[in-house]
Amino acid sequence: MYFSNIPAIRYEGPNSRNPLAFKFYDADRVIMGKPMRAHLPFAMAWWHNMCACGTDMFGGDTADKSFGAEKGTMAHARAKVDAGFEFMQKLGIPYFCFHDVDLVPPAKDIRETNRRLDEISDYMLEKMQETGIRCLWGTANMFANPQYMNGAGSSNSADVFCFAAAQVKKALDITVKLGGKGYVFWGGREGYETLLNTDVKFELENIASLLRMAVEYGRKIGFTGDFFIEPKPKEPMKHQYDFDAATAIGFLRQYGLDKDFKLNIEANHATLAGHTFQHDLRIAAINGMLGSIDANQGDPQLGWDTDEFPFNVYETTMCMYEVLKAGGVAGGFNFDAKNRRPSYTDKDMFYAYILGMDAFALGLIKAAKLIDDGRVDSFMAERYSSYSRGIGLKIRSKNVSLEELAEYAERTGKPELPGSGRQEYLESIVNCILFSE
Ligand code: XUL
Ligand code: CO
Repeated sequence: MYFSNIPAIRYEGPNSRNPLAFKFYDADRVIMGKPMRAHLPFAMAWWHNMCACGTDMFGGDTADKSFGAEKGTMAHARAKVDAGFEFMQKLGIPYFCFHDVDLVPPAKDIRETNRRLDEISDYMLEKMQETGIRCLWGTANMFANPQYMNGAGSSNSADVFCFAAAQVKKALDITVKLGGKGYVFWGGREGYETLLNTDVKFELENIASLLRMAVEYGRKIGFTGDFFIEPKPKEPMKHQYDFDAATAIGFLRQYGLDKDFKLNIEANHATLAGHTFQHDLRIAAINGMLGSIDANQGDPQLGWDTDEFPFNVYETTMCMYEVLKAGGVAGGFNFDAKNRRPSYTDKDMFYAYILGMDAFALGLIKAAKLIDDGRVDSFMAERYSSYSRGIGLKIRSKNVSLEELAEYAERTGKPELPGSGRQEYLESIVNCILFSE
């Protein structure tokens, strides 16, 4: 036991003052016909929770995640598995997500790294069978190693491209072995710093080739899940190719990858792109591409990828509104989030997940209320009602020409004003729903 001072976390309701209890996440509570656990398939991110120790650009670790073993060894890798499964069990988290390098210390020789991955995944499988915890998605870290300084698929070096391919192949093997539902490509350093040395078209074609080969290989070894692109506009590169949902969808369609890929939308990435989280969810959803969610939040004052645990209930509510309207996400909600550097104790790891799970549970409850209330939806329907009759209906049924519309305009003389957008009225409805029982 690594967290012997922490009990299993239970639902105690909003009035509980027990910091080690859920206030809103009540796994069995039924919302819109489904229990919360089915609406919110949560996942633990191996990299933040089991690996990250609070290091930033100005200082080293504050948290101790050795779990009683020497770092950089396979004993440490196994200790992380033990601690990770204990952590997920205590919180009732049904899934985990991983990068290859989160699981084992990379060796100098790729063959030895791969052997280590085989060994650790055998051990993880045992734990998964014991606990019923499953793999949401896997990915390859193709950004930390210096060889990837110019990206992986987008690297100017064909050798580096091959090493990226080898990593993807192995990460896919492990994902399939662990029964992962998805496989993610976050384009770590797939982007550029300056056009003085970068052939954008060439690089995009190469990334597409890498993704296509990954799909071909994945399908060959029996991977039936979704591949995901996780858009992000900047950081680490100045320009990242997968800027936002719209850009990633355009790329996938251009290269014929849209049948196998969906998007994994991360809150903090959407806000870095100058959008709201809700915006990118909506763009993905209306294109049939909303696959999975990296649940976190950023900090508008800071402007980089702070990966904070979700706290902002406006954001989680509007997220869950999009998810409910889209009929759910086939993937899940991966907490791509880390404790703040000064929150360095074991308890803080639990508090963070309790915060995040509660923030999404509350968001779900409130989003369902917003839909059930109906005022926002009926306002929206009314706002477009000029298209449900007369000339509007003709436009919608694509049964009219430009000349006919021009004649209509001339006949009418002057259009009616579009009617008030009523933003403040709608916002006050959201507040009433958020802050009433
Ligand atoms: C980086 C990020 C990654 C991906 C997986 O910003 O979000 O952790 O989620 O590579
Ligand atoms: Co992420």
